[in-house]
Amino acid sequence: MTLPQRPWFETEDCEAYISGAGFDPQTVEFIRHMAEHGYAVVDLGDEARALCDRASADMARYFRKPGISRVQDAWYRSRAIRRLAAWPRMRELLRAAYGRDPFPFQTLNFLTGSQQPLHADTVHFNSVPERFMCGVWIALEDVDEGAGPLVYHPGSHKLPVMTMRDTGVNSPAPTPEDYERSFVPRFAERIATSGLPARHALIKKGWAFVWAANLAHGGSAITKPGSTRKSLVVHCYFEDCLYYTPMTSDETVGRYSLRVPANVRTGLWTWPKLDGRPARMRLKHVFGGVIRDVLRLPFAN
Ligand SMILES: O=C(O)CCC(=O)C(=O)O
Repeated sequence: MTLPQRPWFETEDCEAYISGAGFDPQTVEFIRHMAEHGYAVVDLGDEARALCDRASADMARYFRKPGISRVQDAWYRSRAIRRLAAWPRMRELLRAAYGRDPFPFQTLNFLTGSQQPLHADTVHFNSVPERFMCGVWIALEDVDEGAGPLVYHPGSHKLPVMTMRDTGVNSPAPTPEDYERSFVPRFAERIATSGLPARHALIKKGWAFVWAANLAHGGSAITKPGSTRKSLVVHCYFEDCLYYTPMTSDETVGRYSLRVPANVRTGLWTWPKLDGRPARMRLKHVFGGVIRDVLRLPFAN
């Protein structure tokens, strides 16, 4: 079977695809919601809710340290986080919406609202073919309006992908300052002029908010100081793609900073592929993966 070159829900053939596939009603609703709004909300169920509590308990030792509110890749050390990240029903829904098999490659745990500037994940992670990436944001506790909920702009996934280059950064290795100075204000401007309204994801414990790679989202302001917003963000890629870091790539000349992402479900690496053929990787890009998967150390900041 040939794999789609664009996520099914982002194609004009989406309805024809749905009619021919025989999906259950929840799956159809999920795909249609992703198509129209660029996000969907899913109840992961009571078993997942119990895991949310275990995940929060596993995170307590990191968040006890002063100044720590974000931990990357805690799945290396927490079975609960790993199970939530690889939730089987989520895999089914994503496979149906994208037409390729998803795999979680990174987790982020937050204790409080991130207050991250508005962005689309396509500036941080992308694929060839493009847009085979998504975020699965899982509430580990009920989200309160004052706790800096995830903010998003429904429909913004349909806008063109905005790269660092589009915002005037021409360096092959842009710095975090370039991102803050150029990308963040231009992206915010683009979303403001689009007229697409902002919404807050006020979801309950054990629910997941799934965003398409190009959906504009971020962390809203914390208006109730001291409130927590325990969450788990799972970033997913899909089978048989090239995986790369857009910030240090130049797509216009075919220069990609390729990644060898981990597969959280299997614990193995996923070698990037194009049209079924394994990509040739530069040693320095493989090396990062080796270090990461040998040390298996979550990164707290
Ligand atoms: O949880 C948040 O506030 C934002 C997370 C986010 O933007 C991301 O992981 O891409």
